[in-house]
Amino acid sequence: MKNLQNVVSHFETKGTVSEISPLGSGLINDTYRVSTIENEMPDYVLQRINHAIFQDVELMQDNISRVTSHIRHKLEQKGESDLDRKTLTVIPATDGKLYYFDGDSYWRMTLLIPDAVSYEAVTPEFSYYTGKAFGDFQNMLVDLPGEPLGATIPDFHNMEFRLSQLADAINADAAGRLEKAQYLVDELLNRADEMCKAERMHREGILPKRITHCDTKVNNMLFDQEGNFLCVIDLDTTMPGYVLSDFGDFIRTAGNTAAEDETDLSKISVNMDIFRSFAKGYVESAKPFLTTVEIENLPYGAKLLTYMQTVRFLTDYLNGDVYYKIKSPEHNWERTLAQFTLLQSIEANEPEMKAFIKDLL
Ligand code: GN1
Ligand code: MG
Repeated sequence: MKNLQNVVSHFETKGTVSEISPLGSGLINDTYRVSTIENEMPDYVLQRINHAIFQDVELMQDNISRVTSHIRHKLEQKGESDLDRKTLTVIPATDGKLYYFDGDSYWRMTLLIPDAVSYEAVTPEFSYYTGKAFGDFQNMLVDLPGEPLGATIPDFHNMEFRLSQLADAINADAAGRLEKAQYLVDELLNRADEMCKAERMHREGILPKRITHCDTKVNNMLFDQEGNFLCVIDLDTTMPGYVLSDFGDFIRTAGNTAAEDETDLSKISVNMDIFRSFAKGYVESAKPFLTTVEIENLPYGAKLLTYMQTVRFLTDYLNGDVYYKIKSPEHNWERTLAQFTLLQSIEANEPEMKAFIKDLL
């Protein structure tokens, strides 16, 4: 706490710190809530950035600052109130930078959004509003001025790249786990060609890159106490990408009837009510800028992101758990199996998903 308090002192905060405690369930950064004694002073969110993963902190913070300022501006134009709860506010360090480097770790801070909640699961009604909000989020960023955003993690959602990482992990078999995982490796490689379709469509010029969030897990969204959508958080990976990513990651998480790491595989399937509500909301608000190709491929996006996450968890398992935080030795294997089960359920429901999307068009 003393050390953390020292870190806090390097940011432009107001009030007296009363408590610093762990917050959230992210798999990458370490997150803390910084509470202040005075009622009229805000609380803050402090994060130690995982620098091994986010190597260009300057670029990342610059992206976040540009995105949040632009959204704030858009909300102001629309006459919205309560802006501090509808977009993240970056708190600069005392030297004016958007982060603080203590010689070892990189830290950053935002305002804590008061009276906000996040969920690991949502109802279909929530999903509809969340879909609308996501379409709005992307829509507001369509005219972000200046240079295109930089890629905070190059090739982050590039399936060809993720498969090359899996191939490297298979070749190295660093943790000696390949034998056990071989049947699943085969299952995944059988689907590899189909799953690289998005990259091919991009090269052919029919699938554009837009500004996407690239981590639209349901727990990266904040709602007020009445269940109204407030804003999207965790903007680390906001960068150029396919809209399929954001659509797909929401279905992968919110549309899963079980947790991301559920070990009872019989509990896992895709909830089609969530799919339909989210798709309806999303297409309603994103229609002004989406192309027909993008809309038609939304079910493919759900499949792609679930497949990609299966590949990523399996790659980390084969590499000996070097990327994701784990809570038990086989955690990445359990996550892999759970994601693969979800993938199979999405595959089974794909015709129905396609028919629904066709009707929306
Ligand atoms: C990571 O840290 P968190 O939980 O928001 C990951 C996502 C994965 C997700 C899997 C930078 O997000 O890409 O989809 O775990 N973020 C990064 O749950 O790799
Ligand atoms: Mg997160």
